[in-house]
Amino acid sequence: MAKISFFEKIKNGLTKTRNALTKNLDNLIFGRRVLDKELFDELEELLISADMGPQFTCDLIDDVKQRVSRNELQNAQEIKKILQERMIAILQKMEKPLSIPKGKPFIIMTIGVNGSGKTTTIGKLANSLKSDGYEVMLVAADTFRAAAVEQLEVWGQRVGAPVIKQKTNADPAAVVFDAMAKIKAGYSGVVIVDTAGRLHTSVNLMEELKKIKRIINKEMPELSPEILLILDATTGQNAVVQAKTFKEEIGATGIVLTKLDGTSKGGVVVRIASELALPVRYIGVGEGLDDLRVFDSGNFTKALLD
Ligand SMILES: Nc1nc2c(ncn2[C@@H]2O[C@H](COP(=O)(O)OP(=O)(O)OP(=O)(O)O)[C@@H](O)[C@H]2O)c(=O)[nH]1
Ligand SMILES: [Mg+2]
Repeated sequence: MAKISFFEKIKNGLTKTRNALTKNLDNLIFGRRVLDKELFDELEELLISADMGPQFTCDLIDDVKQRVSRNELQNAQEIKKILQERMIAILQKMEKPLSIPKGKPFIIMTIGVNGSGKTTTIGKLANSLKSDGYEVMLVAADTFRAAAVEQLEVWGQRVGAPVIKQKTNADPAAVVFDAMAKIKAGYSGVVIVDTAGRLHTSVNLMEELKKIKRIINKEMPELSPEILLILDATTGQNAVVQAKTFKEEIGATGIVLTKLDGTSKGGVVVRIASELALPVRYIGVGEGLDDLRVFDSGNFTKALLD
């Protein structure tokens, strides 16, 4: 079977969003001669239902209206080009791939609500880092959910990465402390910390995560850890609310948007980009080992709109 390209993989993953957004947009503008209120209203509904967010939608519609009033817009087809340009402008700002040094320790701590895809993302990320020649160690700091440690161990075995662990219900910060001791003893690979998920409103979860972060900073003050917020794209607008809470409480440094393959609301990336000044490091487009992609604004926009 021919190996599908990087771009095809993203494009396939975004099929649901593309169908909801582009097909409907094409239907909306095809053969349309009058650029009137009805068209603007339908356009607004379409962008909102793809979860692009009110800010992006309003700005875009204002832009279109202004161009119409200045006679700069000849036909409805040009709206697609404007949408594309505005999406790229916003998403480009969020395109800052994670730069991981080789031969030096680097810590990635994942955070996010339960089921957002933290552990799976860790497995995929570890796989991709290993194939890029990095050493990777996983840290089972989700001691809350039964079987969480085993789940991480399965990924560790699949990708060939050791897992630092203690028993279920152990203090997660103590597991992280063990991992920091390995770094102090000379480990120089990428250390990825799996954490527990609960609701973003859980005070216990926030305290637990803060404690883990404190241990990392205290033990390894010279390293700046990547705090990777894992968000489930299928939760659309709710993902934005969660992102804000985690950003304020813990201080995320980057985002992974997972399950883009399972949603017609992939436009939420645009909303997250315009409402949270955080780089989108990776996107998840499936459950397999190979289904994590570095976020690329050009490819993403093309995969959505072409
Ligand atoms: N389709 C799809 N499924 C995904 C993706 N990422 C994760 N999943 C699935 O989402 C479910 C939850 O993923 P986990 O990695 O266990 O999520 P978690 O955040 O670690 O969950 P807790 O440990 O309970 O907090 C699993 O069934 C994964 O296979 C993705 O990009 N696409
Ligand atoms: Mg997990």
